[in-house]
Amino acid sequence: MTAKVLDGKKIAANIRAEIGEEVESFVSQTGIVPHLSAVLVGENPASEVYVRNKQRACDEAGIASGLHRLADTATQSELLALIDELNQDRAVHGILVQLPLPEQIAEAEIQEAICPSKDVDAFHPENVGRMVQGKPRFLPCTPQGIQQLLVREGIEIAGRRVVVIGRSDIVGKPIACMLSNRGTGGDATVTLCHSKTEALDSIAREAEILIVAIGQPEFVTAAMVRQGAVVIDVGIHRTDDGLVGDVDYAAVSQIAGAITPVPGGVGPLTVAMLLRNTLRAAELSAGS
Ligand code: L34
Repeated sequence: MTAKVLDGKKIAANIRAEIGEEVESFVSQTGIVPHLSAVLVGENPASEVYVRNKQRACDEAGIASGLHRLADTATQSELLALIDELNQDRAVHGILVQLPLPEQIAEAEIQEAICPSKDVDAFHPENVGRMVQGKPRFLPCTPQGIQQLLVREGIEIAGRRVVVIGRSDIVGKPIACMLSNRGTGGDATVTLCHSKTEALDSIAREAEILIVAIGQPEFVTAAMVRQGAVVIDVGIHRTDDGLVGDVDYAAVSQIAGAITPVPGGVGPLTVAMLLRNTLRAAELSAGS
């Protein structure tokens, strides 16, 4: 059996079209154009691609966007000064500082400096706390994209066995939390695995939904996947053979019931959810 390919690009296009309509009605009701400010530090080639995709998507949805570039030698205080300026700017609704940052920058301090009501990545501790408590202001983009993909594909989440591989603050931890929270898109039984997990293969094989965000090319082999499982591959690596994910796609797609491709899987959904959060930030600032 060959797995169904979960077409993230298509679902993202649908979501973006929906958001475009919502933006149009927001603009006509308030006269306010939602505005995202992206910050790029240095010249990471992957970040360049992702931020370009985000800006293009904003443009198509009627969201204004600005790009602020700092050199890869930028200091902590230079970046903090830029964030302060964007925090003060009433025309800016969303602020996104693309990761990874150069090593001289202390990421956590940057994330805490962004005004929580403009924090469209939902990395600020206040927004993380709200998400954990099940009363989110914004949901982080990649986990929100994964949850939307599952919901829109009609994949049952409630009561099912989910295994997440990878415990990052940007994907693993928040998706584990969101899928185990109460309510729509949640109520799953979630196991969070990581580099210190013992017997990872056998735990992974218990998953009805396996979410992989470990950051190692083709880490998940067919032997780690239960027959018929839904496999969500969050990884994206540039290799000589092109882009590959954290999952050995060729082998695993023979075992899984459904699988996300790389590219065209989770990545486009991450971009779509940023638009959702930026519109939400503009709505919050307009008091609606
Ligand atoms: N602050 N930093 C911040 N927020 C984020 O949400 C991100 N992330 C991750 C990296 N750093 C971040 C992204 O934007 C990953 N990520 C991201 C965004 C877009 C895409 C992939 C990852 C994407 O557009 N992927 C396309 C292919 C792009 C290509 O050709 O490389 C895809 O089809 O997967």
